[in-house]
Amino acid sequence: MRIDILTLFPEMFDSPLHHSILHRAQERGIVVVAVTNIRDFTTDKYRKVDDKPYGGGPGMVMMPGPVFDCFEHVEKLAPQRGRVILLTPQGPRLDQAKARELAQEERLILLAGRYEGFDERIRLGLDAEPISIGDYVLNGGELAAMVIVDSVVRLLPGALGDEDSAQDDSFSDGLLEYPQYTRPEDFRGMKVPGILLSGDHGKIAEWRRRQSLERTANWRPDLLGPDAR
Ligand code: 4FV
Repeated sequence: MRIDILTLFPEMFDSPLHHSILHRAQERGIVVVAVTNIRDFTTDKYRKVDDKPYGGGPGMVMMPGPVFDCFEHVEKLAPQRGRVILLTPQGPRLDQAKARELAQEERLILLAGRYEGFDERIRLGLDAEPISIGDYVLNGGELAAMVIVDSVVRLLPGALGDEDSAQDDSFSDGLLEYPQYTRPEDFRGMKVPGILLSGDHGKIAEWRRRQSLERTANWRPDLLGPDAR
């Protein structure tokens, strides 16, 4: 897979991309991640990328010119067409199903904005798909773009070693994951549930299922659908 990220702060991606699973996935050639600075595609001496909103109002808006020029440059960097995603609080929310869907793509092109957001003609003109990581406002789309990279790359074949697995992830079956325990059996008087020490895998699976259902009902009843509530 190839992931291109268009941003005004390419350096924000240095650290997350050079640690752990994301770093190893690039090392293994499972994914190529390229970050391009939109400001490198300005034409004026002030390298202007934002301007006042038509119709008035607070803040500034990202201008279409530099983003289109940057996009058209990035597009040519690889033959694959690429699924274009614009990170915005106005988009449908990212979830594990969407992450799995995106992990099927051969190329993603992520648009990370700043200020009040993008001129609307960027979404329309680049036929970009809006995605939100949650109902809160960030200072920029960079962290949201990184969330997409992280949640998608770990689903790519070979990205996760056997020390970490995606199959029992939360949401893999629409429920929250069951509680996990490891050594020591007794930590400051807090004991591991006996069932987990029983070796009876049937009973353990049953207990885990019940735990998943219980904590999903308590913490995320919305995941259980209308009739469960
Ligand atoms: C966001 C989100 C988000 C809005 C204005 C960047 C900010 C600024 N992106 N999910 N929530 N973006 O808050 O994706 O440009």
